[in-house]
Amino acid sequence: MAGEPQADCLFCKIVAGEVPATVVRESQAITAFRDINPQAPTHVLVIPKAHYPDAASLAAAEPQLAADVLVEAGEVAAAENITAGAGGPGNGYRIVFNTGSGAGQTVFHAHAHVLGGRGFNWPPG
Ligand code: IU
Repeated sequence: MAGEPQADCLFCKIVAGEVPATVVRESQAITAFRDINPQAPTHVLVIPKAHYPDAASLAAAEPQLAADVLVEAGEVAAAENITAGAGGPGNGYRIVFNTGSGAGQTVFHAHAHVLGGRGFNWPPG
């Protein structure tokens, strides 16, 4: 059923406490933890606890939860002092939803990357 935990999903295992992660924020429906292979001084993943394979399927099935993930991403950025005007080295941050393997998605449980603490280029690699 949509949203149900998947036995072979790494992030479902993190939600269940079966795989360790450094959790920075947690609510009833969402958890945020540090990426194990950080690509910036701040690199936090914000995920719905419910399993959806990517951001688009999450938004289609549970638009309020998708919005809550975005709100949480902003709160992570504020807590990490990476927002524009916070005075940090990056002067802003990036929220990324890799969607599909060609776009770099490797874990098929919806997640927002919150990246900051340095400058970023455009277009992305
Ligand atoms: P992607 O957008 O699906 O590529 O992002 C998956 C991320 O999950 C990636 O940045 C990994 O470093 C990260 N990750 C993690 O934080 N903990 C883990 O145990 C594993 C992957 I495996």
